[in-house]
Formats: sequence, structure tokens, C-alpha cells
Amino acid sequence: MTTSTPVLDTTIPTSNEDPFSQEVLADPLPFQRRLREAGEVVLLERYGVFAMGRYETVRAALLDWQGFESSAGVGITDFRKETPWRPPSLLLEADPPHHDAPRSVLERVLGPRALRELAPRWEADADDLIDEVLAQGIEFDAVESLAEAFPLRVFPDAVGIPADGREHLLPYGDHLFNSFGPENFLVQHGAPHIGEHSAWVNEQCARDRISPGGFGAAIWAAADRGDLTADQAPLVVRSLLSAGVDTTVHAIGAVLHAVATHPDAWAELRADPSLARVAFDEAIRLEAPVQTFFRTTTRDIELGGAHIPARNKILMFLGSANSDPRRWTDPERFDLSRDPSGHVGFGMGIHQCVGQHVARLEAVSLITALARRVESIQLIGTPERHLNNTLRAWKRMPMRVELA
Ligand code: OVM
Repeated sequence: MTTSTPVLDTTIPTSNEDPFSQEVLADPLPFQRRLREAGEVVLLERYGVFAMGRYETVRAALLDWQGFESSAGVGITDFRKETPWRPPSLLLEADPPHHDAPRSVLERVLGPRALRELAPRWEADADDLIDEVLAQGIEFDAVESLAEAFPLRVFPDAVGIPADGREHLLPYGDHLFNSFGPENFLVQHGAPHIGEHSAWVNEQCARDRISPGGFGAAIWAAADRGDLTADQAPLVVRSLLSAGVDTTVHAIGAVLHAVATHPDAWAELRADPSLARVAFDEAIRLEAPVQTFFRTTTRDIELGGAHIPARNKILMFLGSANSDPRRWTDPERFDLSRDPSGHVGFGMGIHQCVGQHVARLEAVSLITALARRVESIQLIGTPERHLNNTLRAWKRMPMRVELA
């Protein structure tokens, strides 16, 4: 008689590549192609975890929250075996039923009403930022001057946290997203500083730090109504500060890179500014700021002929799913005439990014403001990648624009 041993199932294709190595993180597409070709589900021998890179498989796993749970953590660490480095997120690292109250509170807080109120302010803020940058000159680092500057200008104010100490936000998020991966060079580099970033972020979630009128105050108001407990409220605020800054910065970086390297797309966008939304989603499809998350199987699962035993970690490659030729025509092309909806860059199912409308409003406001003032965009040097175990990001993007 045979018993199946989790990581030695011979019916599953295996790979000894390291998706968290410097080489793969710097240029993940070749690895992703090999992963998709290897099979529906592949065992990553180095880490003893399973992986999936094809669109249909990733989508199916994302939709099956009963079979693929989040409450054991969405990083490589199994929270049932090891203590997580921070108290788990009530949204990202939770399953129904616990997930549902925080989720519906955030859906309301970040919903259409809030966005209608923010839109005119953010559009004016975007015009102001573009005016300020262009007043300094037509050459700049688009990462620092635009992709980082705009979210940092509008988002922390919208949450309602104090102005002091906001320099902790990006490094906090960067380490958090590294920490979903293995303890490699990136995690080791961030670890000595995470205590101070984390302490600052946690302090800003308290009721007495939060100013009236913003997302943070609305979360505390939900606690006062009884929709959340008083212990849940600060953790829900923490989710905004965790998931709402780096992700948006890198999404804007991705759109800016795309339009800088596709002059035809920029011309189309200038002629029809309503294309800014498609440009944003197409950039998320192509360069998903969040490249990967793990799930944990709650039971034995059969998938495309592969058997994944219960209680195993499985790494879902969102970026790879978004460039799977089985789903997308000419997938590695940035194309404003395609319909990118259905991409899994924001996830899919019950955990699908609750802040995506906020992110879209930020990006669209900025791109539209840029299109009003700028006739053409070019890179004036090779842009540099910023490496992160989870995020697809730019560190530096030297840019020159020609004024309209
Ligand atoms: C959270 C959280 C943190 C990072 C990412 C995320 C993309 C959520 O703390 O809830 O979603």
C-alpha cells in the first residue's frame, strides 16, 4: 500500500528554480514562461511549495477560497506552524466568516460616495503636482517626482493620519511585501529597520491619531456603530497603510513606463483622455504590482491531473496568469485597444483588491493631468528596477517630456 507524501508526489512536474532569486526578480517573464509550460501545478523543490502560473488555474484557485485558504497566511510562512511577524491582517490573512465584517466595512469606506468626494480634490492635486514638477524642468526621475510623490501627497491625507513620520510608509510596505517571500537577501536587508517602521505605522492607527473626515475616521465610526469591534478598527486602518501606498506607487510607475516606451499609446491617450482608465488596467495586467500571493490547501485537491495534498502552500503567480498566451493575445504587448478586464492583477473573488477604485482614481487623475500638459514622453537613460519578493517595481526612471 502506498501513502502520498506531500512534497514527493512524482506525478507533479518539479522545478528547482528560485522565483525569489535576484535574477528572476529582475526579469521574471522567462521564468514565468517556463513555469506555465511545465504544467498546471509545479512543485518548487527548493521551498517544498507548489506553484501555478496559468491564467485558468490561478483564477480557479483565487475563486476557491474554501479549498485555498488565506488564514494560514498568504506568504510562504504557515501561520499554523510559525508565529507571524505581525498580527495577521483581518482582511488579507483571514477567511470567512471572520473576513466578512472588516471587508464590508472597507467596501463602504472606500466606496463610490468617498470617491465622488475625493475625485475633484485629487484631480486638482494632480494638476498642482504636474505644474510643480514641470516648473522645475522637463527632465526628472518619474519614480520620485510622480509615482511616489502623488500617492504620498493624497493618500495619507485621505486616511487622516498625521503629517509627521510619513517617510515610514514606503519602507514599511516594502518590507511587508518582502516578508511574504522566503528569508532571502531582501528580507535580511529590511529586517533591522522594520521594528521602527512597524511601531510608527501601528501608532497611527489609534483613534486619537486620526483626523475627522477621512477613511480612518470612517473605520472608527463603523466600530462605534458596532460593525467592527474596537480591537478590529486599528487593524483595519493598518490594512490601508499596508496595502495602499507601495502598490499604488508601483502601479503608477508601471503606467508611466508603459506610456514612455509606447509613444503611439501616449498620442492616443492625449487625443482621448478617457483611455487613461484602460492604460491603468492594461499596465496592471502587464506589470502586476503584486506579482504573487500564497494560499494553503485545506484538503486534498485535484487540479489539471495534479494532486495537491491538504495543508500545503501554493504560490499563485498573478503576473504570469496575466501574460498567459492561453488567455491573452500577444500577452507581453501593452495595447490600449485590448480589453484587459478579467486580469488577476487585483486578485479575483472574495479578496479582490478592495482599494482598486482608490488606486484607479489616483492613477487616472495623475495620467490625465500629465496628458493635459505634456505632448511627448521619453526615457533618457535605462530605468532601474527595485527588487522585492512580491512587488514588481521601479527604483529610478529618468524621463524627459516635451510640453504641449
Ligand atoms: C493588509 C494587506 C497588506 C498587504 C497587502 C494587502 C494587497 C493587504 O495588511 O491587509 O493586499
